[in-house]
Amino acid sequence: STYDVVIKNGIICTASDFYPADIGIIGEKIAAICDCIDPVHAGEIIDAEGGIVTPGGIDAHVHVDEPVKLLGDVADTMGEATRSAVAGGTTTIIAFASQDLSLTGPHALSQSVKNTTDMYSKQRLYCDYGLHMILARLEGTGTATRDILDQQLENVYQDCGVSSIKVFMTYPGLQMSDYNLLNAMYASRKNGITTMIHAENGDIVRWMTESLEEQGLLEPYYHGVSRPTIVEGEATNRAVTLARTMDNPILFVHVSSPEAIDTIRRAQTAGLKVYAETCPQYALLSDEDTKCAHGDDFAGAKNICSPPLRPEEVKQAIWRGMNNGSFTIVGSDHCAYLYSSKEKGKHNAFAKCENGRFRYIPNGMPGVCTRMPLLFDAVMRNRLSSLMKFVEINCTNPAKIYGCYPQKGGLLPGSSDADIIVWYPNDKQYDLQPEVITNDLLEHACDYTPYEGVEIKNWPRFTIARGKVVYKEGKLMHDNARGQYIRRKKSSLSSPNNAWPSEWRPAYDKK
Ligand code: DUC
Ligand code: ZN
Ligand code: ZN
Repeated sequence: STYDVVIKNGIICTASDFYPADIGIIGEKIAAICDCIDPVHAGEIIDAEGGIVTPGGIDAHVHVDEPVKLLGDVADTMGEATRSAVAGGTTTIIAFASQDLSLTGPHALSQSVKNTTDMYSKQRLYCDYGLHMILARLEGTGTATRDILDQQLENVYQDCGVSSIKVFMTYPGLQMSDYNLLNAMYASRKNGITTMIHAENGDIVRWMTESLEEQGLLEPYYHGVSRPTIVEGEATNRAVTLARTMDNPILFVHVSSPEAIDTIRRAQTAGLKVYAETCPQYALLSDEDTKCAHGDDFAGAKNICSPPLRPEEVKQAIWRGMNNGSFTIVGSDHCAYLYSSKEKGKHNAFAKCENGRFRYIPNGMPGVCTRMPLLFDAVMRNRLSSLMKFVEINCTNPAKIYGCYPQKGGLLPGSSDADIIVWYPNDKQYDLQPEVITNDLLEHACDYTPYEGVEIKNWPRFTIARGKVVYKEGKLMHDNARGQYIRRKKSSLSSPNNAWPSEWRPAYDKK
């Protein structure tokens, strides 16, 4: 037969189109899309029965276990995170490689990435993954710093296909000075590396945390009190100024603050290359969810993340930002910790929170599985404007901004990997279609979900990754797992403006 697999009777939805058509897959690639493929040409047929067919999700913000444990003992290995991803319609995740601080020299970052991919190559991966580089510390002193970093970034791109870095403006041990943020942006601009920014003013966070502790305000809820929306707003504004100074495109991750959104939108209106990611939890949960519930006086700790969940009224600003384009992408910031179980000898990360002090609660919650279903559901509930918008911000834009389009994030015959989701038909009910979210559904290694019991209008029926069905009506197809590390190219959405606030130019532009 001509095609290994044919998806029939689906309604194809991409970031730009919505139309009924059949898809022919050969090997790992999409080979054809046309209004009718004769079943005689198909090795195997998947009948979508009128359901929506989308590209697989790209979740470009996922934390998993690494050789360098920057975030402590997270619950999921890369294998477990990819398993959870495909169970929720995501077929590419971009996780993080942390710097091994014992390494130095021009290939130090490349070596950190290789150590990470070596670890993951021993795991069964259900979908592909890429890596961003987390910069925890810059090598060298004075002006040497930026030149060493320049070399390291050039090499990590050449050696490993890593085209993005993440820098932090908060967290002890990670917080970068403005001076080093400028160094990072200087070297990123030169190498076409996407600069991802965690924007919170770490000094305000530290000051407030100390003061709240002094006053005995220790419960999970006070984590949010210690870092209100202006803390993110200030850092966002400062980072935009630093980026303007360096003429460097930037991307704010996990944006949750109305002040930050206003700053981002103003910068975009002024023509700056400023992009932003938000996460489903900021649109769907609030600081009320960090209070204690169900007779468990520490349950609010499950919903602690940074930036924190915001007051109820902020949610509408998040939906508005998704709909009006202020947010280019949605990522999950999946960062799961075991709340209570000690299964598989795994460590309960919450045990270390001496007397429930919020300072010690591990930051993060699971979300790699639920991102796609929750946002599909948001279209059904008219919170998100259309299914095309859903695909744009969850699949296509992440692939473009992180340099893996059109291999990922689209359905382009001849170019795109056959990473495809077939959703349940909207007008029928199927025995195997979930009606509410339960932790069992998510296939992650974590022992809770913030969305337990939440009603859901759709769920991926078939997840196809590299041409193979890896998830089918609630069941993982373990033997079809073929995930690999993917090298990425440079971003197709960001390039410098060549506009400067003064006569200063980087030396490398003068050559
Ligand atoms: N925020 C979290 O909540 N978890 C992981 C890291 C981060 O920035
Ligand atoms: Zn972050
Ligand atoms: Zn994160």
